[in-house]
Amino acid sequence: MKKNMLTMLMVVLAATMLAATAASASYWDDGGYDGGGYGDGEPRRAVSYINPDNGAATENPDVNDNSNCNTPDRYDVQKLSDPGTVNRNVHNDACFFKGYRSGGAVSKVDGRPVSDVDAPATFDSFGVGYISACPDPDGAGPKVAILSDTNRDGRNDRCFQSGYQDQGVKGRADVAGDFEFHARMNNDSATGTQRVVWGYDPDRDGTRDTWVKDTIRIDWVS
Ligand SMILES: [Ca+2]
Ligand SMILES: [Ca+2]
Ligand SMILES: [Ca+2]
Ligand SMILES: [Ca+2]
Repeated sequence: MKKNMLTMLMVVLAATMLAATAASASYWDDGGYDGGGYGDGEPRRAVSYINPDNGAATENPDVNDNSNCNTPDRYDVQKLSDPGTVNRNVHNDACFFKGYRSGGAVSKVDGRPVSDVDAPATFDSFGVGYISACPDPDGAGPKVAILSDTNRDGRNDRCFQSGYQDQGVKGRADVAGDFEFHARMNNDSATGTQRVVWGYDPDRDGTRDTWVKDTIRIDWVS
């Protein structure tokens, strides 16, 4: 009897492990999209970084060339944009990971590290500067982006996005930047420090109430 119980337990265990393996295999096969709800799909780790914009008009020599979701450069010294322009804006990108040690998912478009879980998130800007762009993650798709001025000082300081960028076919990396979060910071007037906190925000009220967040800093100089 005891031996039978043990055998059964082993069978159940083996079946569970097989199911788990099958689940993770299908997960990777669909290109990184987590079709589940936010229960088991809740992120445990947030990584925010400054994109060096290599080769772009806004290329930033003060940011490490390899700055990305695996090797983030979170600090930048940047010259103010010309008055009334965004010509030296800073691209702040980010990823969510479902585990404290997870990672390793890469874009099939450009090989860059990407999120392994999708979830709603917010960029909160403090100090000088403002958020100059908060793109809709999926264009005409159901995801939304909401840019707002929470303290009504005339500068947009909060960018909520209901999920990571996913253009083209849902769940597939059709363009560079899919499965990452994106916002742009700008400052054309006041030198000083801008801090941008990015994190998990299912209740759309900012990042104060979550531990799953990360911060970048920009020192704007004349
Ligand atoms: Ca949309
Ligand atoms: Ca504001
Ligand atoms: Ca896509
Ligand atoms: Ca919140």
